Amino acid sequence: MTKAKPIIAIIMGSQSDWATMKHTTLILEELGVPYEAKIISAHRTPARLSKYAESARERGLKVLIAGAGMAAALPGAAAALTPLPVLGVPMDGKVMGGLDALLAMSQMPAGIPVGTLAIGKAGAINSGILAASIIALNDPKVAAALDKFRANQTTNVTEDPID
Ligand code: RP5
Repeated sequence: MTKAKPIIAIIMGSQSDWATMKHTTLILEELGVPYEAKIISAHRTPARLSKYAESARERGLKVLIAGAGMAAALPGAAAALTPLPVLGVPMDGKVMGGLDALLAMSQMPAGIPVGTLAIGKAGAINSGILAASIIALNDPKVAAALDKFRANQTTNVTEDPID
């Protein structure tokens, strides 16, 4: 069986971001949305970033998810290079618990938006769900998978707390 062509790009500034961004891949797998994951740094590999982001739309990608910590320039720099929607995930576990990255990636100048999610694992998971909901607008299979995910999530919340 041939692997489905990726429609979501997950990029991250460093190998050290992978433990968090792995959660984005897991939720996309659960929802049946094909993705690719790459390490691309705005500061350490700027040429790799411009090549990747500038060609993203023509290669069939629909949404970019960028995880980064510290100065966290990656989502903003990617958004400057592609018209595709860009979602940003600030990394935790670095200085200031990731607050520095959250502020850096959310404070985009008007005209170049980045949809910034929560710090760390919650943001990584939600970036995948949000990307899937964008895809679901034109993809009934992904829409059905999202409906199922949300229904299961609701069912799994017990009304009474368990000891
Ligand atoms: C950012 O700097 C990366 O996204 C990473 O979160 C942070 C630190 O990178 P390493 O020093 O761990 O490679 O560019």
